[in-house]
Parts: sequence; structure tokens; C-alpha cells
Amino acid sequence: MMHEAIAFIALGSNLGDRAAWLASACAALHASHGVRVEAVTAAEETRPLGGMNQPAYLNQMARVRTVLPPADLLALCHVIERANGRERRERWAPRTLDLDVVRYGDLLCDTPVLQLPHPGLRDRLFWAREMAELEHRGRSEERRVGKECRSR
Ligand code: A4P
Ligand code: MG
Repeated sequence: MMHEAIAFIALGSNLGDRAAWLASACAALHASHGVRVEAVTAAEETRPLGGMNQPAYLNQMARVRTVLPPADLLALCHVIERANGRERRERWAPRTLDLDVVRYGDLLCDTPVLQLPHPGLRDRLFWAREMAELEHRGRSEERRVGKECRSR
């Protein structure tokens, strides 16, 4: 049997039709081989962190069940970002879509390309709150999310 893991992916957007980018990313994740979106939080507007003068973010958290190893899950996130208008300029620049792997099971990882848990978890309180909310949601939610993602 393939190894399955529960991972949390943070979605963020602060350029263009933010809600549409998040919905598109959620649907793309769910449609990807080896990934199932089990539950998502409602999108919420947050003040930009990091000190740069930039538009407000719309943020959302997804809980996914996946057979992809962490590096492949991150690579998939990058593919979905690029397909949704993301351009990499300077770090923390405004973006149509940012997908961060916040947690992958209990895995601890500290390499230049992948840090788990994501270091932003230390000071991004809304991530912790959103993950706590998703921990408590059951499988009925999973069925609903599947339907929502497919209908987009
Ligand atoms: N990387 C390492 N670990 C991870 C991981 N667990 N998940 C590497 C995702 N990426 C990871 O990311 C830079 C590098 O981090 C990648 O090469 C990847 O291999 P990036 O997406 O290219 O650049 P970035 O998003 O500008 O940098 P970073 O460090 O991901 O920044 P954040 O933490 O995403 O911050 N304010 C609000 N309110 N809401 C936000 O969502 N986001 C940012 C960006 C700033 N302010 C914000 C928000
Ligand atoms: Mg990022």
C-alpha cells in the first residue's frame, strides 16, 4: 500500500481576482493525481505581513490527503502557482497565488528548498487557527469539498 499523509497547504493571493485564484488552486489540487482536498477553511482577508507596502491578502487553508512525497507536493504547488499567473520577482512581492506547504504529517525538514513545518507558522497566527479548525472537521465535509472542487 502506498504511504498516505495528511498535509496542510496555505493558499494566499493579493493581486487580481483573489477569490477566483484561490478557487482555481483548490480545484487544481483536488484534480491532481495523488492528492485529495479533504477540507478547506473559508477565505479570509488578512493584513499584509512582512513590512512591504502591498494590497491585503485573501488567505485560506486546505487539508489534503496525499500519496505524494513532500518534495513532489511542493513541486505540484509550484506548477499550480505558475498556471495561475504567479510571477516570481523579489521575495514577498504581491502575488496572484502563493501555495505554502505548512505541514506534512509530523515531518520535520530543514533544507533550503523545503522547510517543514513552514517557518511562517511561528508568527502567522491565522495559519495555526485555520489548521486547528480543519483538524476538527470530519468526512462529511470531505464529500462536500470534493463536490465543490469538481464543480468549479
Ligand atoms: N520553501 C521552503 N519550505 C517551503 C514550504 N514548506 N512551502 C521554499 C513552500 N515553499 C517552501 O518561496 C520561496 C522558497 O521557499 C521556494 O523556493 C521554496 O522552495 P516562494 O513561494 O518562491 O516565495 P515567497 O512566497 O515570496 O516566500 P515565502 O518564504 O514562501 O514567503 P511566505 O511565507 O509565503 O510569505 N501576508 C499575509 N497577510 N498573508 C500571506 O499569505 N504571504 C507572504 C509571503 C507575505 N505576507 C503575507 C502573506
Ligand atoms: Mg511561498
